[in-house]
Order: sequence, then structure tokens, then C-alpha cells
Amino acid sequence: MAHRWKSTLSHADVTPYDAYLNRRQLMGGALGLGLVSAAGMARASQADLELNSWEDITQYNNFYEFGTGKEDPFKHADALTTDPWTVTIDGMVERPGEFDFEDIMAEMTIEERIYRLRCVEAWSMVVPWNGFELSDLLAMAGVKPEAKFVRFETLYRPDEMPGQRSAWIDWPYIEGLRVDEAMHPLTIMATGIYGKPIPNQNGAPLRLVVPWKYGFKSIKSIVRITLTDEQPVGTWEQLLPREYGFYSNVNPEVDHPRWSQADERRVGGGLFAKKIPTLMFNGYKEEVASLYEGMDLRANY
Ligand SMILES: Nc1nc2c(c(=O)[nH]1)N[C@H]1C(S)=C(S)[C@@H](COP(=O)(O)O)O[C@H]1N2
Ligand SMILES: [Mo]
Repeated sequence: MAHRWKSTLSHADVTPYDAYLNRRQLMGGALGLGLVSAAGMARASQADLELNSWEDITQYNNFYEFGTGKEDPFKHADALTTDPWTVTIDGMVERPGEFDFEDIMAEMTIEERIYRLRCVEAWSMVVPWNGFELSDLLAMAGVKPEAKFVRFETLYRPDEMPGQRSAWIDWPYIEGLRVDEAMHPLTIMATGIYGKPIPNQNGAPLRLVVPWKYGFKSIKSIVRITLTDEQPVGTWEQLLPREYGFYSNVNPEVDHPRWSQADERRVGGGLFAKKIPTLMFNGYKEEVASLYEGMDLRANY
């Protein structure tokens, strides 16, 4: 690919990252990780980008298929079988099919992406994902020009996902993006964290990460990707359409009907951690604002 987005985050002064680098060197690239050069990352130094710990990232989760408590996914997601795993790519594509996760991985370039994750509930983390650009996967399938949206679907397997045995959510979990959002170089399919395969509670074996949108857009454990000309209705939009819209771009100026979105609490800072200001498009304004030029972001929440 001609254009590949590079992280601008610096880690010179981040202890967990140093530990991570050492560990990664020890692993000797067993996971096929591409090393991002320190120089490439050193363009901007931001104190708010200290990586969350492995424990923060993997023991405080939203994955309602395993329950609504923040620790439920960590406690219950072990039961999920992720091998074998098939992803169906269908709808308006040149080459629809069912693809084994391993075959997808063999075709994709795995990179590290350090992104903020901002939940609509006003907590956040900084996560060192490993994954590939969704645009590369979509190119493999060949998006037809009439496709306008991408619809994503999570696994439905109530035997292994106890949360799916209660019907207050119309399972499976669904999310959607416009094709241009899906093709944006910041949009990735994450398959790892800290250089290890992504744990079940974080959405194994592959989950979407759209860092400028509220976390619920980043759908986990994906089994189907459908190109369509109809705007998909996501699970949260379907449940509470006045609170959760299709776009759900992080925006400190547009409050949730029931709480402010102006600031957030970093997970891991303790109960009395200071709130930090939420950034427009979660800090990715420079990269993504042009996608929404001329749009009323209050109406298109
Ligand atoms: N299938 C599915 N995907 C999901 C969710 C879910 O309940 N089910 N929760 C979402 C929400 S609300 C958030 S904030 C993120 C949390 O990701 P994390 O647990 O890896 O931090 O996952 C999103 N993806
Ligand atoms: Mo969330």
C-alpha cells in the first residue's frame, strides 16, 4: 500500500512500553510483528499516552456476550472456542467467501498501533494493539462501487457466551461503518495486544478498532463482514436510538443525553483519579475530520 499511517506517539518515557519492547525482543518476532521505528513514533510526545497495563486492558472490559459486569468477560470468556474461526465476507464484493482466520492472517501485514480507546461511558485506556488495516482485508474481497456501508457481526454461540442466553439484546451484536470510514488507514482489525494474541475478553480472534469513535463501535469476535448500500443499525442504536447514533464519533462538545462527554477517567488511575479532557475525535481530528466535512456533528451523533 502506498499510504500507511504511522503512529505519532512517543514512548521514550513510558515504563510499561520499555518492558514491552524487551519482551518483544525476547519473542524474536514469533508473531510476525513489524517493528515500528522509535523515530517514527517520536514525532509528538504526549503525557496522556502512557500505555495501560495488560491487566487493565484484559480485566476491565465491555463484552456483554459474557455479562454486563466489567470483570465478567475476564471471568467467563475462557469458555469461548476461537479455533477454528471463519469470517464470511459477503454482499457487494467481487470475491465473497468464507475465510479461515489463519488464511486471513497469512495475507495481512501485522503492525502495532497504539490508540486511545474511549468508551461512551466516559472511561478510557491506551492500548498497544497488533493488527492489520481493515482496508487490506476489504481489498482482498474487492469492494464493489455500489457498496456504501460495512456491516459487522459478532459470533452467536449462547453455549459459550452466557450473556446471549438473555434476550434483552437482539443478538448477535451488530455494528457498521461507512465504506470511507472502514477504508481509513486508522481503522484496524486487531488480532493482538502487547504482542500477544488478543485475549477472548478483548474480542478474539479478531475485532474492529476505530479509535476516533466511541468504544462500542469497535465490535469484537467478528464472524461476518457484509458490504451493503444500506446504513446498518448497530446493536446500541437499535436499543436506544436517541442515545447512540450511527456515527458515535468521540466529541466532547456533544453530551450523552444522560451525562457529559467533556472529560473521561483513565482506567487504572484508581477511583479518585483526576478526570482528563476528552479530545475531539478522541485525538485523531487531524486524521479524520475531513471525513465529516460539512456534516452537523450534533445531528449526526
Ligand atoms: N460483540 C461485542 N463487541 C463489543 C462490545 C460488546 O458488548 N459486544 N462492547 C463494546 C464496548 S461498549 C466497548 S467500550 C469496547 C471495549 O473493548 P475492550 O473490552 O477491549 O476494552 O468493546 C466494544 N465491542
Ligand atoms: Mo463502551
